[in-house]
Amino acid sequence: MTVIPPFRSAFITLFGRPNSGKSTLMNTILEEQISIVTSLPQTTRQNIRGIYTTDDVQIVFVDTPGMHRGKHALNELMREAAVSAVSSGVDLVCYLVDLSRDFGDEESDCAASAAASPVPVLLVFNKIDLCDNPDGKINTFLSTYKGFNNSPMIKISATSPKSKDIFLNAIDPLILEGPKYFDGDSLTDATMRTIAAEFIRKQIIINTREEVPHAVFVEIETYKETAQKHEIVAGIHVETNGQKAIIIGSKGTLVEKIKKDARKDIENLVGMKVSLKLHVKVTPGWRDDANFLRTMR
Ligand SMILES: Nc1nc2c(ncn2[C@@H]2O[C@H](COP(=O)(O)OP(=O)(O)OP(=O)(O)O)[C@@H](O)[C@H]2O)c(=O)[nH]1
Ligand SMILES: [Mg+2]
Repeated sequence: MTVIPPFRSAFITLFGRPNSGKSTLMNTILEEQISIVTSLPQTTRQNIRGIYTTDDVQIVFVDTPGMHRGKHALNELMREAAVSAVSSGVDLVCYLVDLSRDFGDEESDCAASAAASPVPVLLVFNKIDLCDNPDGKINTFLSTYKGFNNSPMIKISATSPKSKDIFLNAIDPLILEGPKYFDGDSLTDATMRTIAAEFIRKQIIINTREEVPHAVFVEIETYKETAQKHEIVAGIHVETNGQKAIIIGSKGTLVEKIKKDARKDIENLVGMKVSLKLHVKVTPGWRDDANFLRTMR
């Protein structure tokens, strides 16, 4: 008689400083761009779930915003989202530590929250390709931040496809018997509205600099799906007229480029033609406007 092993599943939080590679790692494992990745710290603003399913295991990743000390109400919401995903409702926390940069206040905040987590923590030392002496840096981390003596640890480059197997092998013994929470074909529970807004924001981050990416909020006003194509109208909220002028660009060239590149990303994901309309609106102080943040998120 063959004994079929029970199905196993886990909710796993990806936690760490901005830019430590959380979204990159999730996308590498899912082999799809589910969470947007850019070189700008604070790219991820809300928890995004990515789902990895095989015949006998399902992992639901919770990609969180990087822990940072920004002062706007938006920053507070981002921190709350990240901290809530290490405090409850998950089975394992993967704490990504960026070995390419010096540790500092943000790392101290992350280490304190991770060490206080009621669930096991896997330390994921990332960006080893950018670090001359990863083991030395890891020792510095372990002697600076307490509470991880019993934590398993791995070192990876999340940008490398090899990190997928290293990571999955490390977490395998930590995944216990559990249900298949989501249908095996789903890569995320985020709606296409959310993903489209994120893809548009990604192109704004890539094409602008300094304060502009942080001052942008993308609102999907309409999302219509027909058998032939997806039709999307989005508003890009900024805080000042100057930011609006930057995004529109000379004779509208920049907003056209943002539109073209975002449309391509969305088309690649949905495998269908997409029509995208963008317009830029000035909404002063939206990052501190509790009403705006509540209705938009
Ligand atoms: N060289 C190298 N770059 C990496 C590695 N992992 C991530 N990156 C880069 O680091 C930058 C930030 O990666 P993200 O995945 O967006 O980081 P994040 O932790 O999700 O950042 P936030 O969403 O801002 O909290 C991107 O430019 C990635 O390409 C790595 O292992 N090696
Ligand atoms: Mg991210």
